[in-house]
Amino acid sequence: MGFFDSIKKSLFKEEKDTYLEGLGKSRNSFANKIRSLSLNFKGIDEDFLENLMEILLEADVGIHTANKILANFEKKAGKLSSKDFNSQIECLIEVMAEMYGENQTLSPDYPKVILLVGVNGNGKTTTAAKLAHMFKNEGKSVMVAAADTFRAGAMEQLDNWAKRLEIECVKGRENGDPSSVLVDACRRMKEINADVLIGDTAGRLQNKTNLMNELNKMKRVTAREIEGAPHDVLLVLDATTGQNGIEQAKVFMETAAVDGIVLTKMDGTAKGGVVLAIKDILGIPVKYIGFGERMEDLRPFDINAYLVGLCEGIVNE
Ligand SMILES: Nc1nc2c(ncn2[C@@H]2O[C@H](COP(=O)(O)OP(=O)(O)O)[C@@H](O)[C@H]2O)c(=O)[nH]1
Ligand SMILES: [Mg+2]
Repeated sequence: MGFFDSIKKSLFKEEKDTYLEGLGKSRNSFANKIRSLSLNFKGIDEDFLENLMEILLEADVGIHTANKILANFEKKAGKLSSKDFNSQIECLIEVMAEMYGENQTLSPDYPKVILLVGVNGNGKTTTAAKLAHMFKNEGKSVMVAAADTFRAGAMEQLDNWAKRLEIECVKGRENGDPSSVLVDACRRMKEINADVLIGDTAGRLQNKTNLMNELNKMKRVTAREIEGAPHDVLLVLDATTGQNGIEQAKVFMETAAVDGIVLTKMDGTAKGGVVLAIKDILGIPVKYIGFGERMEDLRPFDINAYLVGLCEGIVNE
């Protein structure tokens, strides 16, 4: 059994189907282009590597990561020195899997405070609802804090999700101090013994110093209320922005310790290769991936499911 088959067999059907559907746009582009290289395949030569490079860049893997993938592939494929297209592609997929490494999600420890940070429009509020839904399904008691006090609609949006999820939402005053919302929420969390608190914050990038001060204060005040908090700072990135997302991430990494990435809107883009760039360049794991606007459309990130979603159809069965 080849590498691709073995990772496919390791997945649950539902997981595989969700990733196949969510990565449809990326796969239509990436897998079809690579498949078309099989027509004139004469082995790993300059032409083939050049074409591969172009396809990786079009999937928004980024030049740095694409170079690394190709270098590793050449090394591994050279040992194989096979002119069989399928086995070479299996080798390429294996290289991508090795470069990403292990999956990482959240620790199984509770109580847990999670802060969502990121630029407006990236999907923080929706992700707060999706995470709350996921924890609720796992039998955890969950609450959310609407700490994005800068947009009137933002708190209401989270409150509406909370009503649908039948969970508590701690809100503040419009233009109030986001940190004081978090303090209230942490105190409420202790009062009702909740397992998980998810804080939805505002992500203004205009002024780095302000952003840094604000994020630091939020972290400080939650740490004062609950030991070890915030347990996870998750940076929410919009996959449709591709390589720009990497630049955004660098700013947030300078201002706040980021423990993981939530990559949203994967369903709406062909730039699915950005996952590989995030891990390679930022060194931060993608912990969750968003496949749509509904509360069910979030999955813990799984590198094997991702590679199946991206590459299904390239290797002939
Ligand atoms: N297609 C798609 N849309 C999403 C996803 N996540 C969020 N959105 C949409 O992106 C828009 C902005 O999301 P929102 O949560 O308000 O972003 P925020 O400003 O960071 O809080 C909304 O219209 C969401 O429905 C996703 O995974 N897929
Ligand atoms: Mg929001």
